[in-house]
Amino acid sequence: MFKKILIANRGEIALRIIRTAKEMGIKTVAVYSTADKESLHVRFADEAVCIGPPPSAQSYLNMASIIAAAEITNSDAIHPGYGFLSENAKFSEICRAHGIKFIGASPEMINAMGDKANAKATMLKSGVPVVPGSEGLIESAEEGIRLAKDIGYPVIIKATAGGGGRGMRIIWEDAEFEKNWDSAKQESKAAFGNDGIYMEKYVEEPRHIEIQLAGDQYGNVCHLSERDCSIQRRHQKLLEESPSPFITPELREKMGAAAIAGAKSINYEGLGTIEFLVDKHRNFYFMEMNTRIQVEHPVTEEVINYDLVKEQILIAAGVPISGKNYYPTKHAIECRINAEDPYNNFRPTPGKIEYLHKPGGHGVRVDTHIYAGYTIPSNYDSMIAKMIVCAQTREEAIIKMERALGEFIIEGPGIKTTIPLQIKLMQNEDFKSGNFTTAFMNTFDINK
Ligand code: MV4
Repeated sequence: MFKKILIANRGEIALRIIRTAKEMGIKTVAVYSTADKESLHVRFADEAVCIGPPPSAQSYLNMASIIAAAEITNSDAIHPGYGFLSENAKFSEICRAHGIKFIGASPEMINAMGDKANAKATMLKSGVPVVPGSEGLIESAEEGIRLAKDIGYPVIIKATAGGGGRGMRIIWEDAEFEKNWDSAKQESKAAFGNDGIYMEKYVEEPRHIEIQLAGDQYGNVCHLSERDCSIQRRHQKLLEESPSPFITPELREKMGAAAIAGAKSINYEGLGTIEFLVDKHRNFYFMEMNTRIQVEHPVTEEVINYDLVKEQILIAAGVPISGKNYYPTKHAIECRINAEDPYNNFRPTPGKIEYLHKPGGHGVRVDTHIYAGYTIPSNYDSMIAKMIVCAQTREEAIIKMERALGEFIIEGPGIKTTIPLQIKLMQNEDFKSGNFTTAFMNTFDINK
């Protein structure tokens, strides 16, 4: 087993990893930017190394500083968390070259899934359903228009280097093709340095349901059931839950088996997630694979009663997984709490927290790095907490979440949070009935 792990991240996920490492008897090393000097991950790790100034590019994305920190502390592994370097093939490669175990995907896996057109082709070959569309990249607007005749409008064009919505355009007719093609190409080039574009039939008002997977180096792959992530705004998830209110046991079996087949075909090792679009007829289609631990992993942890960070560390250390699938025995919901004003276009509200009360009670979990006196820096993502509730049924979980949100008090000059929005969501009849798609937040009005 590893003796010492360096955590190349900040915030709640850095704390989350430190907690499990401690329970496993593994020493921890925090890295931090000067903006995070007073952070809890710095305080709770066994050692801490400053890796640079506040901008991520000079600290949490600074590979040379992080590797140097790992070497001077004699760390034998690096856990990248989510975001930052977690899906950076070059960093995974550099860790390997330095004899440091990267607790995440190999460079080969990251590259195979990072190019979306290529990932889609790989999944198609292993029998995973994919949305009808171009075979690989399309070279011109003319080729796209020709193909759209076969597929039928609406179509969606996507950046092969993309994900999370950037470089994506929905097209409804021939006349709109050319201008969308040009702007998608430009946006992709600017955002990813890669302007490869592919095309798909546009699935209208889908649900976003993802399957959590675990694979080991002996070829075992199992699924840990699904999370429903349809409640999102501008590709930022607000709430996730498991089980999905839309899924049936039969659909879970089919999606789980497809996800396992896809992961096995690439000898996937570690934790990973396959995201699916699910249409109103319960047809499901491969969208992307994430080769990291995700923000919403606690939802799965609560319903299957297993520590996924521990699972990741064990797999990285070469311990075989059980090989059996895990099914939800309860219902869990996670609300993301962001330091943003939901009444003012989700404008970020950094600043000093002067008063804090965290909710509690049976089935309530709060994963956060904030404390009274903590200053939320303006340099990073505005998520400051995740609250996860777990109950026997979805109805009870919603009641519990509304109750717990009402107890969550975060106050300081200028600070606003998404808590009022989350409370309104818990009271919304369509949310309560489970009748929602990825389009839900387009029409949700916090003032109603
Ligand atoms: C789609 C789609 C409909 N049809 N592809 C959004 C992010 C990127 N990962 C892929 N996305 C979508 N791809 C086809 N063929 C609709 C979306 C989409 C979406 C997907 C999941 C969650 C929220 C979404 C919001 C808008 C669009």
